[in-house]
This record gives sequence, C-alpha cells and structure tokens, in this order.
Amino acid sequence: MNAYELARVEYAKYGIDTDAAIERLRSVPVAMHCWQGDDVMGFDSKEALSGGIQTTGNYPGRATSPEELMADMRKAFSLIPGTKKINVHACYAIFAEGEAVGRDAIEPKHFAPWVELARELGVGLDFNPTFFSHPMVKDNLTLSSPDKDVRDYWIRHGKACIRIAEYFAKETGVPCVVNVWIPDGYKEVPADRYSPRLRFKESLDEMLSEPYDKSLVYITLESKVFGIGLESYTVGSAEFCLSYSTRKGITPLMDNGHYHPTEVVSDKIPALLAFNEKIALHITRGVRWDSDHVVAFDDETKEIAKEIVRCGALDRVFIALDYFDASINRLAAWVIGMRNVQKALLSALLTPHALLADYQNKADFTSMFALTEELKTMPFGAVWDRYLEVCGAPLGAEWIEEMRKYEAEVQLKR
Ligand code: RNT
Ligand code: ZN
Repeated sequence: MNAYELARVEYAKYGIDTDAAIERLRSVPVAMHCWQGDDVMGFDSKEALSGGIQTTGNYPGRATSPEELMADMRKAFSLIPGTKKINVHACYAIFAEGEAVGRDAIEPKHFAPWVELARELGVGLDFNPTFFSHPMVKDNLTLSSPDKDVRDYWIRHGKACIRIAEYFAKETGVPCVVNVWIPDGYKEVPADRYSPRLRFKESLDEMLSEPYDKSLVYITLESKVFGIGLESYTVGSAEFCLSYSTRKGITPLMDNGHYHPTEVVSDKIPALLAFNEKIALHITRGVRWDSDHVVAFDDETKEIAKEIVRCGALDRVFIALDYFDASINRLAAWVIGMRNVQKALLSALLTPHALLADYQNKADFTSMFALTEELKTMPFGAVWDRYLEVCGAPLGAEWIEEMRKYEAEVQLKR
C-alpha cells in the first residue's frame, strides 16, 4: 500500500472518508489578495501607504505595474491547489495613458483587465473600496470625517465600488464580496467618541442606498481595534461594525489581526454564525500586533478552519487572505498562505467532529482531550499530498524550486 492508502485506512477507523474530504475541499473558494504582490501600493496614485497599516521589508522583485502583478498572480495560481478567487482593491484601477480619474468616479471599464485575468484563470473576483493612501483622506478620516465634502467623496467612491462589484459578478458568473474597511481613528484619546460613529453610520446608509443585486453582491463590513498612529480610538470598532451589519442585513467581516491579542476569531465564528446567514473572514497572522505576517499552518489557523467545518458552514463563510509581507519573496508569501489555509481546512475535514462533540456532551473531557491530541499525529501529510496531486498542483516542497526559477528569471530582473 502507498502512503495515501495507509492514511485512508487510518482515518477510516474514525469514520473519516479521506476521498470525500479531498473532494469537498476542492470546491471551497479561497480569495487571494492582489495587494500582497506590490506591498499595497496600487496603481492609481503615488501616495505612500497610509491608514495605519504598514508593509515592512525590502525584498527585491516587487511588482510595479499591472502586467507584472498579474504575471506574478498567474504564477502563484499555478502553484496553489483548489478553487481560488482574486481579491482586488479599488486602488488597482487601470487607467489609459494620460487618463486621470478620481476614486469617486471609477467605472467598470477601469477594471476590465482584472475581469480578463479572472476569465483566463476561471475564477471569481472580490472587491474592496480603498479608503486610504489618498489625498481625500483628511486627518486620517474618511466616511466619519466632520467635513461633508470628505464624507461625500468617499460615499461616491463606495457607490462606484458597488457598481464595479456587480459588473465583476455579472462578467465572471461568480458572486462578488465587497469589503468595506475604513481606517478612521485618532492617535490621541478623543474628546468625542460618539459623533464620528454617528457620521460613519450615516455615510454607510447613504453608500448602501446604491441599488445592487443581493444575489450577486455581498457587502461586508470589517472592524478593527487600532492602527499605527491611530492607537487610541477606532471609529469602526467591533461593536460598531457588528451592530451595523446585523441591523442592515449586510455581512460582518472578522480579520484575526483586529482584536486584542488574547481574543481569538475561532471562538467568534460560531457566535456570529448563530445570527448571520453569511460571515466573512480575513485570515492573517498577527505577531504581537496586527503585523500581517503570512498565514502559517498554526494552531489558530487550524482552529478557525475547524470551526468553519464543524459548524457545517463551508458555504456560509467567505474566506479571504489579508497580509502583506515584503521581507520574503512576495510570490512565495502568497503560495505559503494560500496553501496553509487549505491545509487547515483539510485537517478540519479529517477530524471526527461528531465523536469529539459526543464526548463533550457526555462530559467525558478525558476522551475528548486524549483523542484531540492523538489526532495530531495522524498521517495528514499523505492526504495533503494526494489533494495536491488530484488538483494538479506541485507536491510537497516542489513548488519552492519553481518559485526560485521564476524569481531568477522574472522578479529579480525588474
Ligand atoms: C486593515 C484591514 C484591511 C486591509 C486591506 C488592504 O487593517 O485589515 O482589510 O488590510 O483592505
Ligand atoms: Zn483585513
């Protein structure tokens, strides 16, 4: 028997069908964020990255044009198994030579090359308005600004993005998730915490008055705890965003770098699933703060995947990655994170959740814990390799060679 056949027998002892797990995982979409490829720079302005987020590192080979970024994404997709989506930010609009369009006036045609890429790769597109790195962000504020002109500008931007998202969905035949995240906040303890939130609420209401087809476009709202230079107050806090989403019937988005360090998103998933038909995730890895390190195959990533799977919610959770690491090869950063999220999902699909839950219900915590620990040394690698084989993706560490070749031939020649 080969390694996979042995593994299949081992998992079958716990009632787990490894072939079925592999098939299930193959159809779960994971969105890959375009912004890992160029350190969140985008193409529409020369502004430095702002909004309290930061990319650190100066590894060579950053993509600096739409052609380079798309070439790198194509290469990444060839090294990643499974169903993927491309996650585009509005600052990645592609303008014709000499064309100058404000973010409040962007149109579907400025994103046509992204649709072409999605078609070529046979995937769907997700979208994000970009409320940062722009001169109309005044005093670190956008939709919550006391200046009506600033708010109106960003409301128009949000509406434009909803129209572009609907275009993406229609062109690709795959629903588009549009994530709203604003950086608005204060470095100092504010004198008024209430008014900015009321203005944000009103701006969101206005933005969402843009008509859209709810079967094609899912609007999500992402909360945050703090940003760099915005340490004392965040307008779009967890309570604000959760309450707003629930009231409005839009989808809450949790980024696991956006909570106090001992809080875990894995625990929040079943809580939100109890009240929301859909929820959305930005999977990242914060090291001591919202540092946006590349997602590892670590305990919390596995726990997040377990919650999605054991809640039977693979079709209810929009899974996206969100990190930006410039200290290692940027293509490798994509591949490592995307593969790790799928590893975590596969590992969750290979876990006998019903048996473990039964121990819990019988208060047999000894068996629950003992089995949980034993499962950690099951022959998972053999099933993962089989998954890669079925998907036609490079096995094990083979992709590293391919990445190195691309790095030498393409990225380092830029
Ligand atoms: C910032 C948020 C947000 C951004 C992207 C680029 O802390 O996580 O999702 O990372 O929009
Ligand atoms: Zn995020």
